[in-house]
Amino acid sequence: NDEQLAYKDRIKKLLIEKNAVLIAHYYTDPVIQALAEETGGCVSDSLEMARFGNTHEATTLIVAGVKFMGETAKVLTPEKTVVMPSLEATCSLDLGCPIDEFSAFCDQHPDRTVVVYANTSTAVKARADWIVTSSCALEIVEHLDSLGEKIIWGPDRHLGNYIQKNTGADMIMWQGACIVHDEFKTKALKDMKALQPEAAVLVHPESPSEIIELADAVGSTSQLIKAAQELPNKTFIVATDRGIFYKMQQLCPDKEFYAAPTAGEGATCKSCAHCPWMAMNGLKAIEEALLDPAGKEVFVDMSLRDGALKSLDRMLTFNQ
Ligand code: CIZ
Ligand code: SF4
Repeated sequence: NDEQLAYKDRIKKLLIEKNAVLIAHYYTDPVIQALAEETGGCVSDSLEMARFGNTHEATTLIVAGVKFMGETAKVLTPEKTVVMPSLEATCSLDLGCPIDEFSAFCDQHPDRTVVVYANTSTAVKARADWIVTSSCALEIVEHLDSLGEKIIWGPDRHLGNYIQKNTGADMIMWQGACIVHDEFKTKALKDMKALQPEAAVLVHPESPSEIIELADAVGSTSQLIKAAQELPNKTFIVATDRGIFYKMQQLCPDKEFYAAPTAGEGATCKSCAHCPWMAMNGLKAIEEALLDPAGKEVFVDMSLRDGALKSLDRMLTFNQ
């Protein structure tokens, strides 16, 4: 609509004026993803967002995602100004893994290698030996297992269980969960599959194991997008944040995508297949971040930076 167009025009000018680039996650609003594409920014998962911000020449990064993504960008490129549309955009995995408790847990198992998901604070990353995202977690844990290492995994227990099952690695888990993926409902998904037997089910491994068992493809956001392109099916039931439909529909215009059910009959759902924190990345917030970056700038504790960088670098250089 006209209001959106006016916002987009102003933001495009500001991005150039401020030598800034917009980096958006697949779970943000379609309008934001389109804007990132139109302005030479990127739309991707957290691993590729980190790589893109690290190598792009802009001096200001506008990170449209959640807090850990902004912090990761700042750890990788402290010389850049890193701004987020909302500093309130957090993640239930990050919130559920406070550094003091996590560190005490790690201290109880000093013989184990600490592998944490990227959805964590800089302090937790600094405490870890390795960072992984869902795109590279399986390979990295396989690699560590082949070296005979025993693992502490945090914070997402569903992703941890999935990786444990697939690698056979010796893992103990922090008991975190994503409020979006944790809501997918098994019985309702079975019913939906029965009504659409020709549909393929795509599942992000932050979902409960009973949902993963119903999947035709399991993987990170980028892996699910690839599966949507490669599988011959014309319809898909998708168990991840519905922000991903923007990219799936763009790449597969003749296919149909349906959100996996999030609540059984009569139940209510607070975060129906859409992350409330990702939803904070609106056009107005982006314009404000460009006009007045001071209030929305991301800083990380520089005493934690080296530790977090070491474990992030391991991920970014793994298999390269
Ligand atoms: O659920 C998330 O926040 C995901 C999938 C992040 C990522 O790795 O892109
Ligand atoms: Fe965190 Fe889940 Fe939101 Fe991703 S979708 S940012 S894991 S709460």
